[in-house]
Amino acid sequence: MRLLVTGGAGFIGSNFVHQTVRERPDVQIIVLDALTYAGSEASLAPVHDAVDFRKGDITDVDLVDELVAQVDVVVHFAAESHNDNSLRDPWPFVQSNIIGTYTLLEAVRRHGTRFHHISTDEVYGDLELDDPAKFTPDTRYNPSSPYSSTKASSDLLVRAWTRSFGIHATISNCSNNYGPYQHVEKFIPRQITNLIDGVRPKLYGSGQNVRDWIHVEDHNSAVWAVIDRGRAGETYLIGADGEHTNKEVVEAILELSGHARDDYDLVSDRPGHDLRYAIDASKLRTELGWEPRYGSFRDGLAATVGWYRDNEAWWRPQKDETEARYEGLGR
Ligand code: NAD
Ligand code: TDX
Repeated sequence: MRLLVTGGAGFIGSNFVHQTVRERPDVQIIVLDALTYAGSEASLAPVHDAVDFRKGDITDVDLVDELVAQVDVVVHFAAESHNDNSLRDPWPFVQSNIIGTYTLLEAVRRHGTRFHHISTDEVYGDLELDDPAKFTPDTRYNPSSPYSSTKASSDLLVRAWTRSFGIHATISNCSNNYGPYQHVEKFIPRQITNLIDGVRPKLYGSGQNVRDWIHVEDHNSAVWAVIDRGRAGETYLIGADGEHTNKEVVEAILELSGHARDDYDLVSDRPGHDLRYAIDASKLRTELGWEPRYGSFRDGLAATVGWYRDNEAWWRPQKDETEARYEGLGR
């Protein structure tokens, strides 16, 4: 199988490439990545010789056409991915997430190429903290932020191209990922690296917001289940029953880092901050027979804390600029 992985130098995409090289030596991989502030070739260093890396933008019609023509399957991870950035400047989100996805869809339409679109549970908006409900593939789209609205737009483009043009596409909407190679702007790596730098973790608002955590390796094994066995035109929700309040996550990171559990600061809240996400992944489990490999969030978190301690050379170049951005936001 020949695979085009967009966004393969980012967090989830690079982990997907590592996992694929390790577990599927028969797959040939081209990575297309623009190396924005969020992408790093260093994330692909361990698999450098096994991958054809192409620096370029998914909005570049000619380049996208040339690469799509060479593969059997496109797995589309590339996106602007951080909510806080989308509140400061939504334009790159419109460009990469909407126009970029459109550009890829037109290329797969021309070449008859199988397309898997990576999306987020945030397209469904949020749930009340005390609501027992979870998101299902039938939940109404109701995105809150510029980021999630551009991801929702891209999902709708994929659905329309499937119905109107008959492209062979699938979509997966996943909950919050954690693990190695995640940019230090995101919640978990920000707090781990703050503690390494002697800075107290920062919780937005009351810290009561809930996220449904899944290890990045589990997300990617589910993506492979969809590529292998997913039905064309279907949407699969990916999650591993990992609901925790942000306060619980910070307390666990503090403990794993040898600090008192209350050694954190509450800072100003994110505007429009979604309260709670929760995924019902029963379609993925029953129809595709997928199961997560990481049983315990606590063990996965401990491994992630260890990874950031051992890989300071990877994250250090991002840290000052990221914290300067947060300082501008007062968070
Ligand atoms: P990331 O920000 O770490 O990586 C994104 C990658 O895409 C970077 O390497 C960047 O250089 C590249 N990119 C951005 N714009 C591009 C463009 N115009 N052309 C080419 N490359 C471009 O993001 P991530 O956390 O790895 O997320 C990957 C995908 O998974 C996104 O589509 C995101 O919406 C989705 N997702 C993320 C999570 C999560 O918890 N991080 C959860 C569910 C879904
Ligand atoms: O310093 C912080 N303190 C804090 O309390 C940061 C950076 C975040 N938070 C809170 C905000 C959220 O409730 O932690 C939670 C997680 O924040 P993020 O890591 O920014 O993730 P989130 O906004 O939930 O979105 C993530 O999951 C869905 C990814 O960034 C998206 O790409 C994905 O689609």
